[in-house]
Amino acid sequence: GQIVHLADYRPTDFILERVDLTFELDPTATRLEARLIFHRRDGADPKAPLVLDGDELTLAELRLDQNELPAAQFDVTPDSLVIRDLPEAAPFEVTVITIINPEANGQLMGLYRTNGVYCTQCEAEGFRRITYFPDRPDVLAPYTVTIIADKATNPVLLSNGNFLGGGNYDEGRHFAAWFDPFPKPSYLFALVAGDLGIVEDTFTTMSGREVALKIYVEHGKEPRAAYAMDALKRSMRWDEERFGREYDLDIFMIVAVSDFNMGAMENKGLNVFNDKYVLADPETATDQDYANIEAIIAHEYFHNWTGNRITCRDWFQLCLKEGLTVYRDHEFSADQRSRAVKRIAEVRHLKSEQFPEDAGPLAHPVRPTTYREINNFYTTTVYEKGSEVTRMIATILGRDRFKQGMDLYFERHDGDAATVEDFVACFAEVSGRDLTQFSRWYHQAGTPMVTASAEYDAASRSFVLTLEQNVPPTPGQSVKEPMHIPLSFALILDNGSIGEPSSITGGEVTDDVLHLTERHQTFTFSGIGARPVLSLNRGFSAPINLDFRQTPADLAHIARHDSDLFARWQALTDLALPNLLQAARDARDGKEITCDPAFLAALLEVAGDGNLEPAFRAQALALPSEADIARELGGNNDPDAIHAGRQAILAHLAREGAATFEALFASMRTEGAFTPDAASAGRRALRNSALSYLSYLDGGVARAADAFASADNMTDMTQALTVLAHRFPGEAATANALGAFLKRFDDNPLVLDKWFSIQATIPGVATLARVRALMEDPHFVATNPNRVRALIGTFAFANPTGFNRKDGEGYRFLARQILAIDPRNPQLAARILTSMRSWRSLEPTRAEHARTALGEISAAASLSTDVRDIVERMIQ
Ligand code: B3K
Ligand code: ZN
Repeated sequence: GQIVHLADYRPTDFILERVDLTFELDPTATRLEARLIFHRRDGADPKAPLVLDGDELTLAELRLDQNELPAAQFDVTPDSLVIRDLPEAAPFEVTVITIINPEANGQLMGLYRTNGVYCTQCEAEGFRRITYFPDRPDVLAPYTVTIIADKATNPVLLSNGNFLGGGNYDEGRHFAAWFDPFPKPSYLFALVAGDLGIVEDTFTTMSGREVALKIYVEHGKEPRAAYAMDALKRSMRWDEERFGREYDLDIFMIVAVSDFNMGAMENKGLNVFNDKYVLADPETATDQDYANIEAIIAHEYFHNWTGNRITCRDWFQLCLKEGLTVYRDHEFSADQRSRAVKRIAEVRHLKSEQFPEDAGPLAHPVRPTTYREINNFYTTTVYEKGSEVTRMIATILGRDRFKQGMDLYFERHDGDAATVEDFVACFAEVSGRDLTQFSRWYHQAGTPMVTASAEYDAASRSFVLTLEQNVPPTPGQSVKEPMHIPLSFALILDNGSIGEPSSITGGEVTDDVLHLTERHQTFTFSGIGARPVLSLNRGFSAPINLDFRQTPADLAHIARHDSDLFARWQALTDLALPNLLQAARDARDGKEITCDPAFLAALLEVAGDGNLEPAFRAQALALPSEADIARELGGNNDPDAIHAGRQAILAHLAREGAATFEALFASMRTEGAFTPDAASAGRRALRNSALSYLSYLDGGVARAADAFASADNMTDMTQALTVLAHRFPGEAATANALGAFLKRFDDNPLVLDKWFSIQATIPGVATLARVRALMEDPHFVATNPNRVRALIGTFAFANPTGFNRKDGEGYRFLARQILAIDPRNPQLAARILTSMRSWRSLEPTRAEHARTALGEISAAASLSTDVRDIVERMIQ
C-alpha cells in the first residue's frame, strides 16, 4: 500500500467516452469483454500512455480498435495495464477481456457469489477486480451492459440504468441488456444475477413520470420487504418536497443479499443491500431494525443526487457525498418520527462512536489529506461528523439560505465530480459569508473543547458568558487554529420562560445562535432582570465537548423547563454523569456507592411525566453507557469499576423508582396488532426500560422470564432476553429462554445474529469462554460478515468488562481472530480491529496487554494493507 496524497491529484490524460460490457457468467470462470472508448484530453501530453488499474486480474485478450495489440505496445501485471503509442487526438477503442472467479472472491469486493447469487461491490476500488479500468471517481461515462447466463439458475439479470431488452441465447442460456444514460464512475457499477423473488410497486414523480420499483429478495422472503418498499416511497416523496430532487431513471431496484461487508451500496438505479437492512416483520424485527431500514433505504436513495448525479472528484472528498447524505437521512427520519428523540439518538451515537475516534490514534479530519487504504476511511468521522458539519452550515445560514445553497449546488454541479470546496462555495455565495474559518471543520481533526463560565450582575442587569475554545492535538496535527462554532442558547428565567435580552455584545449572534470564532470570547447579555439559567449548545448545535460547571439546581431547571427537548435530555445526562463518575471511583476504591437524591428525583419526575412522549422518557432513563463514562473519565480507566459503579446507581434508581417502574411496565403495554410506528416503538422502549430497572428488585428473574414468554414481537422478546442474559446469566430461566429462542428462530439468520449478540454482551470475565463456545456452535458461519460482527465484533465493541479482561485474554482472543479473518476478508478484519482504538485510555495493566496483542498482529508474516494500516496507526 502506497500512501496517497490529496496534493498529488491531477486529472487523467484520457477522457472515457463510453463503456460497453458483456459478461458471460460462470461461478468460477466468468468472462468479461469490456469495450472502452477513449480520447486524449485537450492539452494532455501527446505521448502519455494509457494506465489502467487492476487487482488480481488475469488478462485473456487485448485489442485496439478491434485488432489484437502487439505485445510490445503494452505492459500488464495483475495490478495494472499500460498501453503506449495511442492516437494523439482521435478516439480509439480498447477491448479488454478478463476471466474472473466469483466463487473464490472472499473479500466481497468486485464480482462475488453469495447464496448462489452473483453480486458486485465496487466502491471504493472494486471495479478493478472485474476489469482493467481507470478506476477512479472522476472518470465518468455512460454504460451499456449485457449479461449472459444460465437461464434456469439465473432467471434474474440486472445492471444499472434502464432495461434495453433480453431473450434466449444458446445452450439454456439467456441474456439481458441494460443502458445507463447518466455518466457515472466505476464505483457505482453493479451487476446482480440469480434466482430471486420480487416485490413490485410504482412511484409517480413530481413531474408525473411513473417509476417501476422492484425489491429482489430470496424466494419466500417477499412479505418481509413490504416495510422497505414503504420506506422507499416515503424517501422519494420527501426528497422531492424537501430538496426538490426527482428520480431520473424508469426503474429503481434494490437487491437484498446475505453476505455483505457493510450496510448497503447506492449503485445507480440498482442498490445492493445487506438483507439485515431490508427484511422485517413483527415476528422477527425489532423497532430498532425498522428504524434502521427506514434510515438506510433513505440514505442510499438520497445518494442518487448526493453521490451519483454529483459525485466525488477523488476519495479525499468522500464526506462530500457521505456527510451530506447522512445529514439528509437524519433530516428525513426526524420528519418521519420525533425530531427531538431522533436528535438524542444521533448525538448518543456520535458521542459513543465518533468522539472516541477523534480522541484516539485513528483521528483524522473529515476531509483527510492522505490515506494508505481508502476502505479504512469509511469512518464515523467522515459520515457522522461530516453530517454535523453540514448541519452547522444550515444552523449558521438559517433554513432558507441553506436551501438556496443546496439548490445552487445541485444546479451548478449536476454531472460533476466535485470537491468539498465546490460545495462550501455555494453556501458562501448565496449567503455572502466568508466560510474560510468555518472550513476548518473539514480540515482539523479532534473534538473542540469549549470551556464556559457565566456570571450574573444584578446591578447592571447583565449576564456575562466567557468562552474559551481548544482543539486538541491529533496524529499529524499538533497545532490547531480556532474554529467557527455555532452555539444555540437560551436564557431560562425563574418561572421557566425564556428571557429576551435587550442587547447582546461580544460577537455575532443570529437568532438563538452565538458565533464563537475567537479562542477567547466574552458575550454580554443586557437587560436581564434576574439571574437566568443558561442552556448552551441546545440541540447539540456544534459537535463539541462542553465544559460548563453548572450546579445540579441549574441543570434540574433546564431539565424541567427548556423548550428544546434535546437540551432537557442533555441536562439530565449532565446531572447523571458526576454520579456515575464518582460511583466508578468509589467502586475502584472499594467505597460505598451513593447517589445524589436530587438527580434521582429529577429523573423519576421525567420518567413519570405523562406529558412527555414515552420515547423521550426511555432515552432519559437510559443512563450514559459504560463507554460514555470511560470517555468522561478520560484515562487510567478500569472497566470493571465503571461497570460496578453504574450497576449500583441503576439499583439505587430502581429502588427509589420502584412504584414508577411498576406503573410504567403495566401501562405502556401496546395493545392490538403490532405496528412499527415511532409512537408504539416509544411505548415499548419505555416499558422495556421499566422491565430492566425492575430486574434489580425482588422477583426480577421471574418477571423477565414471564415477559419473555408472553412477548408477541421481536422488540419485547429480545429486550426480555437481554435482561435475563445480562442480569441473570447463570439462572435456569435464562438457559431455557436462550434455548427456546434458538429453537424457534433456528432458520432465520438475522434473528440468530441477535441470539449471538445478546450472549456476546453479557458482562463479566466468563463471557470470553462463552464466545469461544459459540464459535464452535454449528450456527456460527465464519464466512458471513453479519454473523462474525454479531459475535466477535459485538464482543469487542460492546462488552467493556468481558473484552477488557484484566488478564488480557480478550485482546489475545481478538488478535487471533483478526489474523484468521484477514486473509479472507481484510475489510471485515480491519473494521473489527478498530474496536481497540481507545486502548491508551485503559489503566496500565490492561493497556500493556492491549499493546502486546496489537504487537502480535503487526508482527504477523503477512497482513492485508487494511489491517496493517489500522494496526500501525494504533501503535505508532
Ligand atoms: N457508499 C457505501 C459505502 C461503501 C464502503 C466501501 N468500503 C454505502 C453508503 O455509505 O451509502
Ligand atoms: Zn452513504
